[in-house]
Amino acid sequence: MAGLDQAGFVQLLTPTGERLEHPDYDFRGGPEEIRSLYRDMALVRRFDLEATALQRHGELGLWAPLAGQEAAQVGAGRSLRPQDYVFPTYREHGVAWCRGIDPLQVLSLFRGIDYGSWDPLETGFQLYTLVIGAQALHAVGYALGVQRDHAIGTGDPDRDTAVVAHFGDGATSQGDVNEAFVFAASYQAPVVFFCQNNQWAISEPLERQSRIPLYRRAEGFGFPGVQVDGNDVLAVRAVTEAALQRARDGGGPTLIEAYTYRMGAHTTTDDPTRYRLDDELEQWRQRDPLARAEAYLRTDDLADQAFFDDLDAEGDALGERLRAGVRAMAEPTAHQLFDRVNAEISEELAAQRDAFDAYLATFEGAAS
Ligand SMILES: Cc1ncc(C[n+]2csc(CCOP(=O)(O)OP(=O)(O)O)c2C)c(N)n1
Ligand SMILES: [Mg+2]
Repeated sequence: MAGLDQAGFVQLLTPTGERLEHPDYDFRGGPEEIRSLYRDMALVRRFDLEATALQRHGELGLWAPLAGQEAAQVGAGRSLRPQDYVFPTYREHGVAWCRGIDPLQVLSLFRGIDYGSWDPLETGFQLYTLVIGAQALHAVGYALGVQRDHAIGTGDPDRDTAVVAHFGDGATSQGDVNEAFVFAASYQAPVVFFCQNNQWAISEPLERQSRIPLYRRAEGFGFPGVQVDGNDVLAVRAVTEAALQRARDGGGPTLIEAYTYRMGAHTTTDDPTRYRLDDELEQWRQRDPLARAEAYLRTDDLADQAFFDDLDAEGDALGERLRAGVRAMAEPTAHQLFDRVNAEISEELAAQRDAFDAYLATFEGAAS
């Protein structure tokens, strides 16, 4: 069964919500910070549920659910500084949330209206990449630029910059990711490779991707690898923060393997009951990232009932806003397609656009 027996990873919060000490990693935030991390996870889960439902209602063409990976993504996303730059896959909705991107800007991509409407430079969050592993090389390229701009190792907390490449367990089998590891190591690039090992690459289990734990691959490339309980938001936060700081200080790359589980389908076109057992899902449910954080907040009296009630209400309001917002999105015109190819349209393309507009105009007034 995929990935249930794991020992030795960095964990600061057990599945039942008990706080642990670790010799190398510590979460230093107080109760307010923990409540705020929980809030992000709860709202991101709601965003994901709404998106899945919207796809089922025919309002989105596709959705890639993140359910189960909230702690990995919020823990990583909340460790970033404004100047850091992230290269996501197609499932990083929780990191997008932490970057202040409106969920509707993510949903418009999955509705097929645009290619992602956020500004990568303004948000420090690149557009989604669907080509498995390609963004790892983009991230290293960007990190080499950061290095040449002397934006590492200055000691200025507002200047020193880290770059994050997100990818999955399956992506570690790709040439691009391995080449990115080689370049990052050779140049000591300020990059954190954040691998969410969710145990599956569509229907391929982890056992078929690697004979050793993924984090141990880093050693062969010449940089440190660390495995963290990806369902423990405190541990992910602590481990990612340390790796990002190492990169900003000029210490070079780190591979983080966030050991987690994809609770839902790969995408809404996938049926996971065809290749995995309900029992496996049930066992991972016992390690739910939200449940353990909630248990900790409640048993240690770090949050009262009003906090959870308010959060439920906030989730309902978010859901309503997303449903209404998606339904109100304007359909793109064929004309816009031409505008979005290049920053400045070439003469040849403009001529094609005008010819196409003229062709479409011949339908005007015709019965639909
Ligand atoms: C280069 C390339 N090969 C194959 C695919 C088809 N594909 C889409 S998702 C996926 C599995 C990715 O698994 P993983 O890296 O574990 O990420 P996860 O979806 O589990 O987050 C594959 C093979 C693709 N998009 N790009
Ligand atoms: Mg995977």
